[in-house]
Amino acid sequence: MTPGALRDPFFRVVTAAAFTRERIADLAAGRCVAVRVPNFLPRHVVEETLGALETRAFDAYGRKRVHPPVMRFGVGVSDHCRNGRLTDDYWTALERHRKDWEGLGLPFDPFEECRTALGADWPGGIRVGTRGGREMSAGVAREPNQGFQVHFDHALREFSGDLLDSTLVAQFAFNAYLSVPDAGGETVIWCHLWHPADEEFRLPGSYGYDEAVVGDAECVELGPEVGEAVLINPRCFHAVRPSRGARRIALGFAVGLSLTGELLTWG
Ligand SMILES: O=C(O)CCC(=O)C(=O)O
Ligand SMILES: [Fe+2]
Repeated sequence: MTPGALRDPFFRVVTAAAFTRERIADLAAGRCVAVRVPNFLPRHVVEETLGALETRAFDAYGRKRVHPPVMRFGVGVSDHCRNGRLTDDYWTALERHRKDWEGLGLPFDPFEECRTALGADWPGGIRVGTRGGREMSAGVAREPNQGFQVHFDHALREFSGDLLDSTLVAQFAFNAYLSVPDAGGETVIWCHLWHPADEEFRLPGSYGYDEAVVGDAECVELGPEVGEAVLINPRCFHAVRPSRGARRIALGFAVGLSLTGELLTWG
């Protein structure tokens, strides 16, 4: 087959003025693979959050698992998962994370700004998910200047049992861009869901896969824009291309659609 000769009409990116219930439902149902909302974040939120983050040192994700390194400000589950279980050190790291974010001295909570705008039209509302009654991380500022390897995100496969106190019926990944590079840094999504045979392409010890895993599957490429937010189906293999110039910094969190129709977020 010639690559790109046959296209899936539902493997498409939708650009919208807001995350309406129809667009979120399209993503959950598989009628699109990504929803982009330009100018999602007010300019002052971008500028003040970025200004504050620029004064702080970022940590790296676990360097054995995440290579090339990705920098982060805040805590996410991926550094605290062993044998399909969330380890207790997630909760201790989360206390530090909360102090660090509060220490930025922002007059608003950037993740709450994101949640409020993302969930504004969603009938079931939006909140940070809980596990064992404890609130999860609201999200992470991520800086993948050298890119993310080809990977997928799916709590069902990464964790045994329910990660949150609620059963999820769909999962999305949310990113709002605070700073974008001068060149590169595109998010690429392939029309390919994980299959056990894909494990032969797994990079040893890594979260990522050799790009050959996606073969000639069709793909879409999204060049991030400052202030834009993107919600994707992270079960499709995706990657971030290496970039040059300015830092590529996004506010990111996972979003689950619960059985009771709520949007539940976690980092
Ligand atoms: O930064 C991005 O555009 C996507 C990062 C990613 O892999 C994710 O949000 O799951
Ligand atoms: Fe991802």
